[in-house]
Amino acid sequence: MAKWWQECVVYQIYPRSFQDTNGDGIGDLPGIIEHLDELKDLGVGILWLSPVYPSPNADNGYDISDYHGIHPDFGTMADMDRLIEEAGKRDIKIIMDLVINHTSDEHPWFIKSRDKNSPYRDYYIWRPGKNGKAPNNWTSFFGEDCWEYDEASGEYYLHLFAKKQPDLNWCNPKVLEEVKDIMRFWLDRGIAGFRCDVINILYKTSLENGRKRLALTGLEHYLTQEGTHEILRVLRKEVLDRYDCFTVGETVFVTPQTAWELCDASRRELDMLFTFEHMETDQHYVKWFKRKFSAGRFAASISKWQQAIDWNANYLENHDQPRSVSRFGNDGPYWAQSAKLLCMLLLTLRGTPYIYQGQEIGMTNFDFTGMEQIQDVESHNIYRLAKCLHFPEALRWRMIRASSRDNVRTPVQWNSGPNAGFTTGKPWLGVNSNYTRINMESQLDDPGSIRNFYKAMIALRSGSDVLKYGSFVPLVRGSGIFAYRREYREEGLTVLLNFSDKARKVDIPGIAADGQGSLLDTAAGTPDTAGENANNSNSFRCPVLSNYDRKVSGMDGAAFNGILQPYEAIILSDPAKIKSGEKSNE
Ligand code: ISL
Ligand code: CA
Repeated sequence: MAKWWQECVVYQIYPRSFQDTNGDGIGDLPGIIEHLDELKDLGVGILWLSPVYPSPNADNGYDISDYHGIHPDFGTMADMDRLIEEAGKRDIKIIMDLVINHTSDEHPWFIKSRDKNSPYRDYYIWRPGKNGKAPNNWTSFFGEDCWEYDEASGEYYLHLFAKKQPDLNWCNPKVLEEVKDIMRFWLDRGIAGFRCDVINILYKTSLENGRKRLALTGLEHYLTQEGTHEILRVLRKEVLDRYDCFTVGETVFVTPQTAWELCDASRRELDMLFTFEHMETDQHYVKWFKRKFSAGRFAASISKWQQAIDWNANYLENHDQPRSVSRFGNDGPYWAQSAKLLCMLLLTLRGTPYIYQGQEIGMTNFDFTGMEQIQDVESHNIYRLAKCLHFPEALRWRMIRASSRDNVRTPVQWNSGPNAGFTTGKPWLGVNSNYTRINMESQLDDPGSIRNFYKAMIALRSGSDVLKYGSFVPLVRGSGIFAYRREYREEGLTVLLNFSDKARKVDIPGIAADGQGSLLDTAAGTPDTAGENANNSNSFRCPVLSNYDRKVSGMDGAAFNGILQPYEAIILSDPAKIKSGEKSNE
């Protein structure tokens, strides 16, 4: 039987950049409450909040200094309770970010652990150096050393992320007890689950030197170890199973096999995973070395995971990834079409869809012009590292521009007023200058907007058993086309996506009205007209929804002629479905 979290659409909020209500330039919890009606109208059922806990913000909240509190920048615990309650009234559930691989170095546990004799010493991974150097040769996720020397105690501590993010020692059973407590604390307040940050690297099996790699030397000692599986099973059994909640794990470097071991329902560990392979198809090895986007590679990866894992957490954007329309679509002439195409992709895959704030209005990558406009610790570390490696300035800047996490962290563009309606003060990070053209207000009332396309797609999905529960059957990939079917019992839907800026004929037997091949010449470059002169026969498939202004079934039911316009995205019904009655031209 389907679970509620399989039927909902999740919306990720990066609170710092969502909505400021007190003019300090930082988004806050009351700001989220202000927009609940709009989120309800969009059709989302779950909000995932990036961390709102107290934090010195070395990594914007992913460095937690108190797991039981709310950062004053975001408001108070009373605001959080009100958010849970107000969301609940609208049938919206809240999940929180659970960051338990590391804490902040300002967490009281870590402060106490600096003392060698403290019972907290063993909450972290402290080791003496080797021959005056770090205890091993591992390197960090943020392109720096991952050991920091502490003068006072004469030892190093491990940090796989920034040096202000010391890794917890998951070999210590007390750490597990603390985390169980934290989880219960929030679940008891009424939250509905957790997004678990880098959850498959918790347990470090050994601290031996790692095999030298271009990035993340040492990985083999902590990636998806049996110790992590054991921890996940305990958290599941002793905490999560006692609540009506779910978990989505952020898992790095997983294969279909290791992913299955982490999230298959039979394993009783996590409920679903964010995997990365599709997000890595436009890079060489690491994200800083971009390669040209290939729809074929991208689609191949998505197809592979759709078939390998029963229930995926599907996403095209989050607070770490550049904007999808700038990356996989076209943020120039086909901005609206390609943003809607990506929407259709996301909402027609099997699994729970995750939308990142601003994605639903087609927000684009940041238009920054210099490092001083960038805040992200990772970007600054990498820029510095690339400088040490003598990368030319132009190359360094290109790397940051294309891949900096700040591309997606700029304030949400609400309207065309000052600071895009995000704040009356000075925003913590610059507003993208395209806000007068791209903003929520202008899209809310426009039936043809990206935002309302999201709304229509969410509604379509929530009313469709095929889209929610159907299997995924790949049809074709190539020449920019990605086509697949969803099938459930007797029903089926076909999804056709054209990732190219050219009109393309789809060659799938039985898909299009025949005799229309010549349309390729007449229709190319003239959007909106393809389909008009198509065969009206009911035995052909009719678009249920298109991101172009096509007649869809239920109106005059023009059959699909096989030609997709640039960045066109269409869902076709099965002929059988149409014959059986819902709509007929006879
Ligand atoms: O963004 C990345 C690298 O460019 C990813 O490797 C990212 O660091 C990784 O997915 C882990 O991300 C999560 O944990 C980090 C935090 O900075 C990210 O924001 C979070 O999503 C450390 O807590
Ligand atoms: Ca604020």
